[in-house]
Amino acid sequence: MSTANTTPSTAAEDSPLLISTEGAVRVLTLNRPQALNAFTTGLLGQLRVALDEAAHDETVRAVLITGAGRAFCAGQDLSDPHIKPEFDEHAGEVDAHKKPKAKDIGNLLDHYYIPLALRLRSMPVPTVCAVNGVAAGAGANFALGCDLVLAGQSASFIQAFSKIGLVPDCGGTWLLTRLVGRARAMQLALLGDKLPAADAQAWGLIARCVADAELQSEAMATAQKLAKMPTKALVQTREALDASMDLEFEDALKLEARLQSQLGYAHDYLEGAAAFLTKRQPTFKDR
Ligand code: T3D
Repeated sequence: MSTANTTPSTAAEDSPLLISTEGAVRVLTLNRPQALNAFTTGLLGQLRVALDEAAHDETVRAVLITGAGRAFCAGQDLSDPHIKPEFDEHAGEVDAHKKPKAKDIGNLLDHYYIPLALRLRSMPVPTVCAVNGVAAGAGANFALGCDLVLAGQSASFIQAFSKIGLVPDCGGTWLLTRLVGRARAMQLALLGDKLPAADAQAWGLIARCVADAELQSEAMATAQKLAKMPTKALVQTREALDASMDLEFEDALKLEARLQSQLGYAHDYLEGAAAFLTKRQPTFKDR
């Protein structure tokens, strides 16, 4: 990714989340490469705050999320003290008589993953994910929650949950069935096998698989393109497409009419139509 005009707003290079801005694009980089950017509660918290800040900053018109190092994100950090069960690490296997003392994983979801997934899905600007390597468990589903997902050819997606006795979370059950249909969602979720990025594109799980060397520049170009577009219309398109899955055809038509009715009074539509009719480039401002 080009670093030209990039303003780092997080000084510490060893912070688990790096934040920078390139033009109107806020770039968030998961930065725990030694653990394949696995989510700790600290990283999850920082990510949510960073998304909140981007949402409230009127100068931000798109968000780009990626990972440092060879992975995008290996999902929940299984060694995080907030969820790691207490067990005898030397025994090698779980002794049925001395069951590990488990912690309530649901609490972690309630306090961290659910607010994060809702925040991501309700961003007032478009979101782009550049999946630069393996995306596993919640890392895969966080990526898939973004509006446009690009992946490098060596990246892959793994619904790792079944391998450790869990169900897909971070929106996985909702996203997978909608993106690839039940049969493929079941295959991914039950077997927990690695799906290479090229197959993910062929399946319709992601928008594009690109050469590794071009991933960051392509993702940035996509985010910059979105940042110049009519933001409100893009965000309401997300809303309408998501809602359509649960609507009757007539109700989808009515939702489109309601959104169009609002957008028709907004600056961006007036500007877009005027620019077209006067054969000039539009300058969109609404957010
Ligand atoms: O409590 C809950 O679990 C609730 C929340 C659930 C949400 C979830 O996301 S559940 C799913 C959690 N994730 C996983 O189960 C994936 C675990 N990781 C892997 O299966 C593999 O690491 C990968 C397939 C992602 C990549 O494999 P590979 O061979 O490229 O790398 P590696 O050698 O396995 O990992 C490299 C290092 O990253 C290694 O550390 P080390 O030995 O070099 O010090 C490994 O332990 C660490 N690492 C990878 N994933 C995690 C992790 N450390 C902590 N947590 C991880 N999830």
